[in-house]
Amino acid sequence: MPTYKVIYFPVKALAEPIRFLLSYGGVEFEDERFDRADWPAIKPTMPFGQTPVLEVDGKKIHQSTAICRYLAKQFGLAGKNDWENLEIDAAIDTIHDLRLKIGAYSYETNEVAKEEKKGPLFKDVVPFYLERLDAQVKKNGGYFIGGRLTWADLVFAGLLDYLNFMAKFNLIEKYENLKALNEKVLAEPKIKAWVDKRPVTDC
Ligand SMILES: N[C@@H](CCC(=O)N[C@@H](CS)C(=O)NCC(=O)O)C(=O)O
Repeated sequence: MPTYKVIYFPVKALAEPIRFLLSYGGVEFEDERFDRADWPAIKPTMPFGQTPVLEVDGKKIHQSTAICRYLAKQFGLAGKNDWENLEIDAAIDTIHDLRLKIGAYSYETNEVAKEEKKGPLFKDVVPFYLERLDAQVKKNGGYFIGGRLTWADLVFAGLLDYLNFMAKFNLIEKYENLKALNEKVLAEPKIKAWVDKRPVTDC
């Protein structure tokens, strides 16, 4: 059994889907959360100067989606064929597109520009994405792809707290299918055990 270490800031955000996958897979992993003050010293030691980074048997690898895809293959959460894998990749890229759009608002430091972004984002852009994602889950029997749990579902549920933190409200409140999917993922016994024991953080 390989040894795994997740290296990230002391938050859920982009590392949480990785932690969900490792937990679902039932493998032990070290959850290394560094202090923000230490980041300037740690940054040059990371492959491309960013985290999350996963260490597998001491080998470092970056890019959270690539890491999740790799772990999904190990733990039976990939698609059944190339088409399903394409659909999973497309769903996850879409979730990250939504994340980046919410992030562009949340991380805006100019308060005037931020206020200007707020209306269109929450009136048009976010509903555009969430309506379609919700409809996709409804059409696929309560999951994003193939009528069964895949890593797309874990990525969505793993990122949701971060998305809600940036938006400052529960994005999926009125999206019944996404709500049910999130609850289903969080009720997976090994994910529930992780969520129950993980450090409490805002995002
Ligand atoms: N595409 C990368 C993005 C990684 C990323 O943006 N990491 C941020 C934290 S969420 C980071 O390391 N920021 C600090 C920096 O760039 O110095 C992934 O999905 O892993």
